[in-house]
Amino acid sequence: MNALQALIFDVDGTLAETERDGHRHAFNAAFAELGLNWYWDETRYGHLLAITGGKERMRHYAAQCAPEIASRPDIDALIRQLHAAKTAHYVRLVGEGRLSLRSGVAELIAEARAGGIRLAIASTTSSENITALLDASLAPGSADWFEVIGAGDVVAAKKPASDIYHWVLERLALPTSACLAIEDSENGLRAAQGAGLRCLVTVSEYSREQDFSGAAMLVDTLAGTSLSCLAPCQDSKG
Ligand code: XBP
Ligand code: MG
Repeated sequence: MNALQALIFDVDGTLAETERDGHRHAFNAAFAELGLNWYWDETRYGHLLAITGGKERMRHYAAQCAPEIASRPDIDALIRQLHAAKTAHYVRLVGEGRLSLRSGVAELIAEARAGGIRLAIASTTSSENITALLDASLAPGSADWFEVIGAGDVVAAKKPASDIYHWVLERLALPTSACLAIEDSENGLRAAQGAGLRCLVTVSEYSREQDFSGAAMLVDTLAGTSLSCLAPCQDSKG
């Protein structure tokens, strides 16, 4: 079995708990900015996270809860406008330093870099959001530490589809057996599994009740997780 050569990180919920106190606030700020009386509280947002992708999530919400908006002829333009506003709010909020990395993340990334393990990202969010988060919470310019960043709309089908992981693997030019995906959600785990990848799940605030069957490892946080316990032959339930 190949030795570990690359870690492929998910972002939201994995690198940082960005959903409840980051993306959710940005969505609500965008709704207010564009004059919609929508408000996603913590519970509703948790349910809406079943739909990955901010644009897809808003379109789903409109169809379910605001059919008068969903049926507008300019709905596509409105979703794009809402998402652009939301992203601007999210980047601003992240830039204010309100989100920090989850425990163990910076240490694992540092150990991988010191050990010559290649780094990549496979995320449903946008590259703009990823760069903002890494600049503010890891180090300025640290997006450059990740050889491949697969983000958002570079693929048509979002997680749990495996497209984003195939996109990243193609650019890493590595066999799946040499890589490990690190995820926080069932959607993310299924996306990684569908691409034939082993996946470590670090459970997040919103994913506690989800089904992680088939995960190579299951941990509450990455604190204390070192490269030595991520080697292919040491699959275990954490
Ligand atoms: C999580 C997502 C994203 C974010 C919102 O991505 O599903 O859609 O919730 O970000 P991942 P956008 O866990 O794969 O990092 O509004 O930019 O989609
Ligand atoms: Mg995630």
